Amino acid sequence: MNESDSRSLVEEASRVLRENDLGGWTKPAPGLYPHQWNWDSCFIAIGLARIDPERAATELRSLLRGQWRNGMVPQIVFDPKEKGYFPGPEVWQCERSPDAPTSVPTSGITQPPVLGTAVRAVFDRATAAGLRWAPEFAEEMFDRTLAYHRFFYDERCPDDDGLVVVVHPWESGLDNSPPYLDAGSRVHLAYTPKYERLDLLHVSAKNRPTNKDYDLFVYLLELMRDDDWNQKRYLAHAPLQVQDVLFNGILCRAHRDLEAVGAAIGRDTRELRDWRRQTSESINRRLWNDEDGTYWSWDRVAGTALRDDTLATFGTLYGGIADTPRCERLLRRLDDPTRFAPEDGYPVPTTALNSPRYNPENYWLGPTWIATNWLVIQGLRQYGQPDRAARLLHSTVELPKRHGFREYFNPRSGEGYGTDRFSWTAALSIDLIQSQDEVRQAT
Ligand code: 2M8
Repeated sequence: MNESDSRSLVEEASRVLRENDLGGWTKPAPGLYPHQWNWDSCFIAIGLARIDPERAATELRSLLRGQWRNGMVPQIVFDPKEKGYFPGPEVWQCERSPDAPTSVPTSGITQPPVLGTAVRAVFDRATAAGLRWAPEFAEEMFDRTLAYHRFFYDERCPDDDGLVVVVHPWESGLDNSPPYLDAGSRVHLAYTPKYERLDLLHVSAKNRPTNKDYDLFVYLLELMRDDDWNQKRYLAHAPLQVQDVLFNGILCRAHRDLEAVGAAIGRDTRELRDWRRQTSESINRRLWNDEDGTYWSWDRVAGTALRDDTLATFGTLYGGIADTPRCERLLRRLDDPTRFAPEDGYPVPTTALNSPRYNPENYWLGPTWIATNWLVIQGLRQYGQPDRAARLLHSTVELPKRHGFREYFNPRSGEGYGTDRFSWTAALSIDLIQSQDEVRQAT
């Protein structure tokens, strides 16, 4: 992409973010997603940090309006005026928990913890720009984010080994990804929940989860709600518990980024380092399969590996978890045209091309997403693979350039699906383009 293409893509991406800006926070997209989502806002802040650090800081502060007393940062912070999304606050009923905030309605689960990484991005950009508020922002965010990380170790490590469990497919962020369909297929639904989907008013059913998937999503929500969102009580019988390699990898990376922020403001970061080591060690010990040459998430209820080939394994590059021999095996997988490298296409498909569940048009069953590519690109850079990272970056930003700021894309043709004017596609395109300029200037 030449300089003028890059410039116009950044301009158009900035326009998307302005359109979805609701004052202090950004909705993921018009129509389909009218509230504030956790990891969306983190990715949005990472992009905004490049063009408007002050607004990026506001994005994270507004997300933390929803933080629970037990430290959890929820998946959704609702806009009480907005009625067009299912399930809304009246379904979650989080007021049942004494830990839920009273000033704003939220959902009762969390999402992949990108927050620590977003805090670092905003702090670093604000510092580089000489903005006076940077240390104050870091002080405030350090404590809140540390409390979020502590939530995982206090409430979500049932084996006490640093492996965090995800209890709802929506928490994983990759809602209908094959490991969740597999683990979900073993959940016995004692009844069929009654509800009305609203997502299909905006997006064709062939691009979205099935009604059966939604039955599981809503059933699990109601089951956890019956325990008044009490984590310990629910975990004692939760029928879906996944020790997810991507989620845990993201947490390790966030620990490291928060350690860097803490160190810059003279805070004690030993606890973060210990968590990071423990989680990373457990991922290597429990989730690596040497025969298959990959990491698999673990179904803690069934006591079995979830051997569905998805991009989740590359979370160990992003999280700095794999050692050199394992990294090499993962790179072979990434380069394999039968798995993650579609010929003349747009890697990285979220589900491997040769998986029996692969579907290039459906949500997390195959399409390429900008956010997951962003994670892989960071991982490649970290593991000394600048050329691979640059190639992937190039094909990634071609997607919005050719097909618009769509939610996800066909890994072979590039066709866009889901909603349009999708905020994280815009925000991370900005980050990718500008980061490549930095790499170029440095060499
Ligand atoms: C998608 O998930 C929401 C539920 O959280 C939905 O389908 O209604 C996922 O892609 C998730 O990762 C994302 O955060 C959210 C908003 O963009 O949409």
